Amino acid sequence: MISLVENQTAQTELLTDSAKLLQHVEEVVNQMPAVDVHTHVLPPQFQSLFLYGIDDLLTYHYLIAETFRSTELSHADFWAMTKTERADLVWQTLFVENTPLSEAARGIITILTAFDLDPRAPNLNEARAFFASQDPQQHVNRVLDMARVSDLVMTNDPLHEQETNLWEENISFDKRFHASLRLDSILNDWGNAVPLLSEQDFDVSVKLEGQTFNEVRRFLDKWILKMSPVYLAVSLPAEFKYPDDDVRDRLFNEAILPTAREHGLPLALMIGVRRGINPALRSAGDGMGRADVSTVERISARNPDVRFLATFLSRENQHELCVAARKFNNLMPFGCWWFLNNPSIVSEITAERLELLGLSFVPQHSDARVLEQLIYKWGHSRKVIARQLFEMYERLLASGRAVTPKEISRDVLRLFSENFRAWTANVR
Ligand code: RAT
Ligand code: ZN
Repeated sequence: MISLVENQTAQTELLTDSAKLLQHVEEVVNQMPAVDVHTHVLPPQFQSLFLYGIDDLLTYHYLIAETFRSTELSHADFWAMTKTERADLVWQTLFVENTPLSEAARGIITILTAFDLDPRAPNLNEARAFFASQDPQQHVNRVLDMARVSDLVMTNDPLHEQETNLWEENISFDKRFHASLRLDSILNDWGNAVPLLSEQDFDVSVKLEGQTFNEVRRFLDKWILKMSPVYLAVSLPAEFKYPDDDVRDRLFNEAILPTAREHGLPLALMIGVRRGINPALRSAGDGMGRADVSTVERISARNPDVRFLATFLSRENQHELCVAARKFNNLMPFGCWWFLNNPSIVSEITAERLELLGLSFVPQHSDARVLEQLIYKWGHSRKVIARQLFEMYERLLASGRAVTPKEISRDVLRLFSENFRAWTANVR
């Protein structure tokens, strides 16, 4: 009883000493369970779509792109290799012949170290043996524990044949994995989406004639029922405009937004990607561009009854997104996406969000594709977020208001899970 009372006193003690404040913020940020609001990780029940282990880690598209900066090998020769051979090449090039300084390369080192594997190993024998010996479900539990991820959101494509076959079998899987319904093919590649929708028996036309909009809505209803997604999502090019006079705009207005509204589902907009700027790199060949943030202002203004999650890929758009979110409380900035997920940029973005939005944003998502990436992506981000939060509290202290441990826990809880849970009623 005494320790409980002491503990409660400690929780409301004013932290007026900087060193103690820093230590406390770091501890809370490190320990707080996070909801990872956007990943591409799938659970073991998704069979070969469940990516884990050293070969998947090293053949991550971020590392493939980096390998080509330091090898003479042609793209064609690389793609002719097996996954094992590609992983060996990436290891040799980026980790043996070079010092793995880039964020994606250092991430591998963080993972190997976390599992007590040799980060200077001359080859991958030890790492391969280790990952091959893991029981998949226990390994998932262990990794989520290590990353302190309580829940994660997958990316689920209702036009991906292998994935839809599994959903059609009503597979059951880990409740910590939540679906998000991805709309990229429909909204960015309608011409190719049409035959795929037809194969699923939806009567749609390239020219949007006849029952097309009703049929797209029926398709979305079907997959919402099957997947119970926590939001609908789409990645969009830098040139995305709303409103516009193209097919995408009509699909947005006549199928996607009404569906979001009717099901009470948020719509995640991920803006600024330029797909395939170097096709020879395949999935590693995407680039980025600066987008027009006034587009999300207009979409938020015209659809006040829909909640939007938004992330931009260009560093230059980040400040504008903060200002847009100040004006529209149905707009939630989230994460430091893809090329922004580097400590220097996460630092800067987190600081400007805290300064402009207080605690009303989702600071990070991992975008992990391979299970163990959760360990480094969350580990590295937590360090940077803790530092930024500490600096804000320290400034507040200098202005005359100290914070208590209880307030710090409340704030970090809000950033790491409550803001997202409030947005997506389905994540409990
Ligand atoms: O960040 C990434 O890994 C990219 O390849 C994309 O998946 C991007 O995050 C997306 O969701 O389109
Ligand atoms: Zn992604």
